[in-house]
Amino acid sequence: MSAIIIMMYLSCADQTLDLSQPTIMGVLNTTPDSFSDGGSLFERDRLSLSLALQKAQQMVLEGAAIIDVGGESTRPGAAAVSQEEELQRVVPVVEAIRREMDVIVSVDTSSPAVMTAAAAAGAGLINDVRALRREGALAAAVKTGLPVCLMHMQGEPGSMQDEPRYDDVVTDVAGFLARRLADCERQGLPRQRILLDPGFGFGKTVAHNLALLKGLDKLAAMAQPLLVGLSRKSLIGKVLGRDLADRLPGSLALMLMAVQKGAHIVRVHDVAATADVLKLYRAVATA
Ligand code: 9MG
Repeated sequence: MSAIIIMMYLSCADQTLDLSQPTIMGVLNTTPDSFSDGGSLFERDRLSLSLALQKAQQMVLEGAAIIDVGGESTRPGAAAVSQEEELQRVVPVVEAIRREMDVIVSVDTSSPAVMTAAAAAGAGLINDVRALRREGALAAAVKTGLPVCLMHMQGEPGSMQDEPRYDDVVTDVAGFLARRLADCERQGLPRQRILLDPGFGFGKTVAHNLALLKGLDKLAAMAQPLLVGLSRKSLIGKVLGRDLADRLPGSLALMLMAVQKGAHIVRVHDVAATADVLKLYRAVATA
């Protein structure tokens, strides 16, 4: 675990997130087309609230402290989603999870209206892959009073994998996150409410992703809570030659390396297996 933990506790509206131990964020996609589990919560072409609740409950029982609810697929080539559609997918799910279980709900969105509505429905964290760069997003996030995860992405989801380029991926990503951190702070989002994420797979080649993971300790040294998502990503498929269904060992290996280099929150699809690995990690760390 990182030696540079500044905030052991993160205030998430009426809940508190303990960051003194590596923490699991479970993925709950309410989309029909996300890259690994799109459509799994749909019945007869409609999003099923009861399937969403069952999946959230299962992840909480397995050890997730945060459930990340998303209504927009950001995989390359995914169809754009209207604000209305995103609101309809996300808000009832956030509300129902908060009503039924004791867990922090994060909302995976770049839309100011979705941030506002999800916060009103009980979300405790905003996860924005566009780092609040959409018009009105920063102002909306500030108003919610919630913490925000700012993620690095080069380009936009539709074209980000076309030809990503960096001088030095670790320095460039760290520079982007430092500038975003300063801009957001200047515009009213306190540093104590900001988490950072290098955005594995978002506008990065395999070589970029591997170099970024190798240099992740440099991002941990920025002394903000660090969130990473490596679960099932195509980098694993490309290095190991594995289809989506066979990426669990690779996901666990990369997740553990990220934690050893200072990640505080891991965003994962396979919560039970991740929890087992982290339990062993803690057992060794405290031996
Ligand atoms: C929504 N989403 C998909 N991948 C992600 C990642 O790596 N980090 C964050 N914060 N969100 C992600």
